[in-house]
Order: sequence, then C-alpha cells, then structure tokens
Amino acid sequence: KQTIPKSLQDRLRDSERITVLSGAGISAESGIPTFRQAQTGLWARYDPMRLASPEGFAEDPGLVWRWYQWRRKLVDRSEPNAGHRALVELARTIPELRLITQNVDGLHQRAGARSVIELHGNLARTVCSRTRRAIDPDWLERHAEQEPPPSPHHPQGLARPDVVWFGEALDAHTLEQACQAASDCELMLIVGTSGLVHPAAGLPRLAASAGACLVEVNPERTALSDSVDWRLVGPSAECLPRLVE
Ligand code: BJW
Repeated sequence: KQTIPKSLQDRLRDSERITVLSGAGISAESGIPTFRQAQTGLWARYDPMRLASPEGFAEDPGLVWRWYQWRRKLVDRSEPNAGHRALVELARTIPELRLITQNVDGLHQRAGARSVIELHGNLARTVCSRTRRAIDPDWLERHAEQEPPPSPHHPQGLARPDVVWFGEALDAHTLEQACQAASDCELMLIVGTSGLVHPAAGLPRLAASAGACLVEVNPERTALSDSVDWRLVGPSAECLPRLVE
C-alpha cells in the first residue's frame, strides 16, 4: 500500500479551503459500475449515444427509461462506502470543504455530505422532457405501466431522469458554483474520474491556474494525471480513509 507522503499530509492540514471533484470511481466500491472501464464499465456494454443523449431518447424512449430504472434500482440497493464517509470526516476538520460530483447516485449525500454540487443531475429525480419541471413520484407510480410515463406538464412531454446527457448544457447556476469552488480553493482532490468529460474535466485546470495544488486519487492513470502535484494510486475507499486519519 502506498503511504501518504508527509508533504501532502502537511499541505492538507494547512489548507483552509479544499474542493473535491468526484467521479464514478468513488462509487465503484459501492457496487455501482463506472462508465469507461474496459471490462466492467457501462459504456463497454451499452452505447452512450443510444442511452445518454437526447437523440437516443427521441429514438427509443422506452429503452432509455428502462435502462435508467435498472440503474435507479442498483443505486437504491447500494450503500455509501468508506471513501464517501472519509470525505464527510474531512469536511469536519477543514474550515471550507466543497464537494463537486459528476455522479448522479446521491451516495455522497447518503454518507452525510451537505450541499453537494451535482454537475450531472441526480437519478432520483424525474422531470418532463419538454419543460424540465419536476414530476411528482405519485404521478409516476400511477402511470408506471407506461415506459416512460407521460408528463403531467406538457401534452407531448415524457418523464425522463433529471440528468445531463451528452450535448446537453449543464445547469448554468450549478456550473457557476462549481467554477467558483474550483477557482477559490487551495487544494483540489480529484477522485475517481477519468477526466475526459467536459466541462467537468476543465475544473482542475481552473483550480491550478488559480494557484491550487492538485491531488488525484485513482488506481489508474487518467487524462489529468500529468497535471497533478500528488497521485494516490489505489481505490478511493482505501486511499481516502488513510488520507484523513
Ligand atoms: C476508481 C475506482 C476506485 C475505478 N476508486 N477510482 C470539450 C472537449 C471535447 C468534448 C467536449 C468539450 N466540451 C463539451 C464536449 C462534449 C461532451 C464531452 O465532454 N465529450 C467527451 C466525452 C469527448 N460534453 C457534453 O456533451 C456536456 N455538455 C456540454 O458540454 O454542453 C454544451 C452545451 C452548451 C450549450 C447548449 C447545449 C450544449 C455534457 C456531459 C454530460 C455527461 N453525462 C454523463 C451521463 C450522466 C447521466 C448518467 O449517469 O447516465 O455523465 S456521461 C458519464 O461521464 C457521466 C459521468 O458523470 C461522466 C464522467 O465520467 P467519470 O465519472 O469520469 O467516469 P469514468 O468511467 O469515465 O471514469 C471512472 C474513473 O474511476 C476511472 O479513471 C477509473 O480508473 C476510476 N476508478 N475504480 C477510485 N475504486
């Protein structure tokens, strides 16, 4: 096991503002598959453009709805892991810890994290495909035999997950909050993300150009690895608890 360098421990202890950017890898040990890993990733088995794009939804809304229902169930049955919990612990000791996640599984919040910036939405919420207004869970239950259920808000609208698909814009206010958190931290912890999907993948560069040091936690090299100051090579459920102990 890689030991945590003393210089990193000191840096962490001295930091007043830390921002975390998390991705699918932090939930891997909760049993949620990542997207881009060769054998186990979702995109190894499913075509992202058919399942996570507005075009895919327009072509086969039933297929997309059922795929997200399957993922919702997977998330409902899972539990936050030691990595999620370690970040909650870290937040107790740092004056300002902000957490930006690309994940839609809500596991940071279930571990006790507060005010998480969710860049790509949340699987648990369902919205109208036309108006983007939230749809009440009771309505969805009453129309559950339809896949997807119709929208109560628009005659041509359908229920869809409140997540950000490829080619869709991120919520402007959420992105603004994330950019603010990135450009105003002393240290950014980049956990379990391949660093390939934009605009999220641009946040570490924003942090670095504002003077922050970058720490990556990932068992593999990523698109961001060459730009970071420290790499903790291993699963986040092992590395993060050691980092905060
Ligand atoms: C572990 C581990 C363990 C394993 N412990 N680690 C600039 C350049 C090029 C392209 C673009 C660009 N700007 C925009 C684009 C286009 C596109 C994009 O980025 N494409 C690239 C892929 C090339 N971006 C978009 O389309 C975005 N929208 C946009 O830019 O809109 C512009 C616009 C403006 C105005 C009007 C209209 C449009 C939207 C992106 C949305 C991404 N959506 C998804 C699906 C969300 C819903 C769902 O969950 O189904 O988000 S795709 C998927 O990728 C998901 C993730 O959040 C995201 C990132 O993936 P992540 O988290 O990094 O996971 P993986 O699998 O890639 O990596 C896992 C990592 O974990 C690996 O490194 C492992 O090693 C590691 N790991 N076990 C720690 N135990």
